[in-house]
Amino acid sequence: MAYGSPNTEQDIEAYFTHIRGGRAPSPQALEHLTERYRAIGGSPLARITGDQAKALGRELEMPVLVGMKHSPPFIEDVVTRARESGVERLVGLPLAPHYAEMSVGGYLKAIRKAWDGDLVFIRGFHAHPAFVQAVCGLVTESSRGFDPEHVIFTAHSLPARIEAEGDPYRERLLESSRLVAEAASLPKWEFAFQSASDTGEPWFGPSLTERLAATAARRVLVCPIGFVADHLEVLYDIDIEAAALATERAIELRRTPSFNARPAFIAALAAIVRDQLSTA
Ligand code: FEC
Repeated sequence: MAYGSPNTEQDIEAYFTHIRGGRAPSPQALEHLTERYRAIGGSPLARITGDQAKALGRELEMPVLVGMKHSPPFIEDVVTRARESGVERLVGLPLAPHYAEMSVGGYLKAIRKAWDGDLVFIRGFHAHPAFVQAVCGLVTESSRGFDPEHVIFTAHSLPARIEAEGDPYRERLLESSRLVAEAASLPKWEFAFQSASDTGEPWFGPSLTERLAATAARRVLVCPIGFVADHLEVLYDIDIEAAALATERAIELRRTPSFNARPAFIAALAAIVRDQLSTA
């Protein structure tokens, strides 16, 4: 399961309305979002999630279906079709490494709307050794010939009130960043949030742009550890928005490549699923 993305420009309004829980966005907000999608030439997320699913199916020798949280094929519909075709046991795998009730919890809720059968649900995999090793591989690969003075791990921000509500999302992010930093023997690293929405309440910070504005380093590697594919939040928020700020500040900015369907990541996902099945 992945977040979902609009397939065409005409789909953006319905997609945005779904993300906002059924409330239509203002024309200005819609225009702003449409411009961001235009700037990246449309989101590749649906295609990449399909590639990840095919590769994982081959690795696990098991049928793998794709369901999206905010765009067709919706998780509820895919699960309904699976049930109708006689599937008796499901593994739910959100392609989001760090559990938060607001993100990974939402995938579980979507499944539960259409499925009351046997379910093995993967509540994140941020500290799984196979995931940590795979991220370490990306950091090592991107550091070659670049020698960053500083690595900044990033993930999607969320409203800060979730911490007071007892959701240790931030701790999970810091834990997986620390595990990767240790595995890659990084001398200096930081964590930053990205992609906060303007919802009228405080979101987690500091943001990536705040971190970049404050750093004295001239060579910075950004590792979006909270994401596993190329999409708007990576291709726009890092590659366009943060990159523009870095250029302004004379910082050389590099980003670790997204996993997409890279074999090391697919092998890690397969290990995560097998481990979960062996204890279920
Ligand atoms: O490429 C694509 O088309 C998909 C890009 C995309 C990903 C993504 C991942 C996450 N989001 C998470 C939380 C929130 C919360 C709100 C929110 C709003 C948006 C908007 C767009 C959008 N998100 Fe997203 N998110 C992506 C895209 N997200 C577009 C609406 C415009 C904007 O605010 O920029 C606020 C909802 C509200 O207004 O009520 C909260 C989280 C993730 C990563 C984990 C996951 O998969 O759930 C958390 C990719």
